[in-house]
Amino acid sequence: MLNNFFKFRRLFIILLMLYSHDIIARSWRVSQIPNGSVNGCRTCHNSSYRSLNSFGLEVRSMVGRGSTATFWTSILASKDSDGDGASNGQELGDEDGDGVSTILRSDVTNPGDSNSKPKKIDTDPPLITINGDLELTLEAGANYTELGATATDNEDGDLSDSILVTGEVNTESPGVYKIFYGLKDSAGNEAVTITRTVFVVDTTSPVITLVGEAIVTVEVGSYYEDPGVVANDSVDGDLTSLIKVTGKVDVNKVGEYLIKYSVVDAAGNSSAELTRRIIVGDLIIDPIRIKIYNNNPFTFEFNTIKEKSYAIEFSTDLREWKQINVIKGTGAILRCEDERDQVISQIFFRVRMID
Ligand SMILES: [Ca+2]
Ligand SMILES: [Ca+2]
Ligand SMILES: [Ca+2]
Ligand SMILES: [Ca+2]
Repeated sequence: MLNNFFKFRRLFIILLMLYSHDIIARSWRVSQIPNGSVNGCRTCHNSSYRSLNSFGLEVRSMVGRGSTATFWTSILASKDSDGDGASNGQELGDEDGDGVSTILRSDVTNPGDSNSKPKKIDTDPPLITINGDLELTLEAGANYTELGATATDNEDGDLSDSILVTGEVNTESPGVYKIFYGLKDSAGNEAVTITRTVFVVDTTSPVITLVGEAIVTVEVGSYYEDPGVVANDSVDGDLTSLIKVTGKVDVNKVGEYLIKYSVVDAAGNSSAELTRRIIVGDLIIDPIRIKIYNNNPFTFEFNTIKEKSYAIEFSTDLREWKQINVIKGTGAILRCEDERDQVISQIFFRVRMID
């Protein structure tokens, strides 16, 4: 009986020694692993602690069960035991396997658990691609349509909706405008800012309009005041005060005078040149009053001097006279015909010599 007791005691002591040896070996292994205390036994064991995980198996294949031999080297550090794409060294914060951790404990992951892996460090900025042209030219007053841009990121994917668009275009005012497109990814990497340049230009010429008639007849020796013109530009607005006027009228000398008007807008666009003819002449026949009751052309005759010019004019009120045409004298009686197709109850005609 006593013999049996001693046998069991010896066996118990042997088992205890083996167990203690295992515990010592395990704690040595954990302490050898950089940041081993973060995951503790789970560094090598599955959650049940009965079986080894892929990293634990790797360690056992190198040093055998219960060994206290050194196993944490650059060789084990460079392996990816759990196949999650991160090396054991990266997971434990000692990429080169020299036993010195280079990361925070909070960033340590489990080298034997493929579901535990380092967050990928994203250092790549997103890429912005502009829609439409980088430079465009718009006529002042036209609409500017913002076409936007698209953006993609290696980690965040499509970030088009997060693009920050700044700057504005005032299409009413010629100038150079810039629109900026900027963006950061979730890791804070800033994309290269893209700039769109919009040139708003005025290439539209101002328009000038005569006030009064384009052909004016003036009695020699009387007074003439030009009624002028008005000028307008799509961008600059009223340019009447800037109109350039050339030519003058000598009311004391029979003849035909031209007054020319033009204007240039702020962008340097010239208007078309407008001309008014002022005919200073001698009345050679007094106004003749005619009654017209139908469309039949009316004719009258007058004596002419060779090479002289005669303006034929009409009026319905004896105040405003309008020129029908100018004819050259022949030295003989000329017949004049009014072929205008209209019915007026009464009309006055007159002829003046204009040079
Ligand atoms: Ca791994
Ligand atoms: Ca892992
Ligand atoms: Ca990125
Ligand atoms: Ca203009």
